[in-house]
Amino acid sequence: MDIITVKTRPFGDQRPGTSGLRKKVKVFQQPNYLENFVQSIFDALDDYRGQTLVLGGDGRYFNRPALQTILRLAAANGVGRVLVGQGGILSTPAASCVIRKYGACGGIILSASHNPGGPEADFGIKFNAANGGPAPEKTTQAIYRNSLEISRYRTAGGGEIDIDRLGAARVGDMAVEVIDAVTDYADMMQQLFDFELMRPLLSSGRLSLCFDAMNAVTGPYAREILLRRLGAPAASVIRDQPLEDFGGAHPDPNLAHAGDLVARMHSDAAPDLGAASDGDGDRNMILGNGFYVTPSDSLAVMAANAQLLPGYAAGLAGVARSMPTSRAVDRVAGELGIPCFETPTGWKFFGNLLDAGKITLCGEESFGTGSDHVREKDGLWAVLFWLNLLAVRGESVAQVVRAHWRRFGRNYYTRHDYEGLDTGAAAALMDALKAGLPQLAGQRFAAGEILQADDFSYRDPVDGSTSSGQGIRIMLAGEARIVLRLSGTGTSGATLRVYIEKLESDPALQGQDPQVALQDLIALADNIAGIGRHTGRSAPSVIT
Ligand code: G16
Repeated sequence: MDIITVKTRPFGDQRPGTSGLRKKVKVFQQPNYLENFVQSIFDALDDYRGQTLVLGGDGRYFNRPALQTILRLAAANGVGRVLVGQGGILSTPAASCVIRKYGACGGIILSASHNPGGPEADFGIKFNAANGGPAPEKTTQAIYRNSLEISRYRTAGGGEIDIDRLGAARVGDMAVEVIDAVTDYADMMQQLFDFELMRPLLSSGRLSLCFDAMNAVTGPYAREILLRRLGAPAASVIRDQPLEDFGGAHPDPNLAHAGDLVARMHSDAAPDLGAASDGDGDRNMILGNGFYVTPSDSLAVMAANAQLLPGYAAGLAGVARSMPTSRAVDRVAGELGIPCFETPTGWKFFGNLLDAGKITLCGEESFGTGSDHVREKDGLWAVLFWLNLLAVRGESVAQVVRAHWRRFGRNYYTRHDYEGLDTGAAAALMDALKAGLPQLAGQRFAAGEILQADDFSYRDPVDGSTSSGQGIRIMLAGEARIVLRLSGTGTSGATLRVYIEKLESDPALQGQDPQVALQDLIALADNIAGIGRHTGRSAPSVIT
């Protein structure tokens, strides 16, 4: 094999964010940019030589050329075998499943998740470790350090691999296997959920569904699982062709970007369950007939009902949520008598807890839920969980959630995003907020008294590592809370996220619009953080 060593220089901006490196496609297209980052990954790993690596992505623009580049670098760096999803496709949860199933030393996933795709939009790359989960912080920090010092990368000569044809190929000494992207994952779903129960209900229309794949990676998975294995009518899956630019749509499953699905779920023709997944298939949004389930509530309902489903019949070891996620699941854990962990934003923080068997379910307000079946959040898994739950309980989504609120209380919840802010202005806002934290406790406002205010720091109970500066928490009386942090996934400017919640235990008061129920807290957040003053914005760009 021809191994070529190419001289290069650091770029200086290759620090992985909340989930890998995300930049505009044009940034990745600069000569050596992708190569530098991939070489920095290999240089950060100890034990990959001769081992198996998994490679795939969400099929977005630049996926295919990037994949060929990575294959050449992998061969030149001594990887033994690469498993590539056919067509370069692997959803993020499917990649996690394949890494674990075939004992790979890790995987490289090409995705910018829910960010738009296309030549003018976003691309991303992340490394997942041998447990199938996002690389822990010590690895991402090592990758970043390497990227700042890199002076050469190794690549191999040779032609392109046909990634559309299943089967074996070689790049020099390295074996390449193009694998079916769907089967391993679909088989796993069939083991976790009661397909025998669901199939007759779905195929007869007694349980109906609309799944929006948002022109992104979950289309082929949804066709195989929902249509072929579960017998749902073809019209149950919409926007099911993965497109390089997601058809110009924004593949983020929320109320703002899945507008057609939301409209359908509020129409006379609404099916029992509406759901959408994102660019790389790890997020989910759950809707009932005329009813939206917040991701935080979805996690809490799942935890309360998990034992009804075959894959979780033995009960839950524990649960975890990211810090900004509402505390609805904490109440369930309290009642079940199981531990509940609060972690920083980022799925990587669940990895140790899952590996150590401390938790079975976990989730985030950012439309992510998952379990110990893989080490990523999992969009279609969540849809199947809900379908299975509806089939067992014979109730509507709204009935299930309202009953949950009556039993545990309702954690009213909303997130306000201010996107595309000037990075300096956003940093100044956060700095001022941090400086004022010591004065906040004890102050009284219309929204209630502030009991505690801090900058969240997490000590991992498994490896003892500490992650500080993870977001501002302002805790108020009445189990109310305001959280502010800057997003770690954007590619232009800064995004301020403001998360607001309040517990309502009185069933008579659980039916309000969250924007109304939380209006005092929303105003207080603006007041304390000076959002308008620092950013010049009078309203958020997105409300979920
Ligand atoms: C990623 C992470 C999630 C995180 C989300 C939002 O999701 O995996 O853990 O909650 O970003 O992060 P931020 O608030 O920093 O933008 P995904 O689906 O984009 O990979």
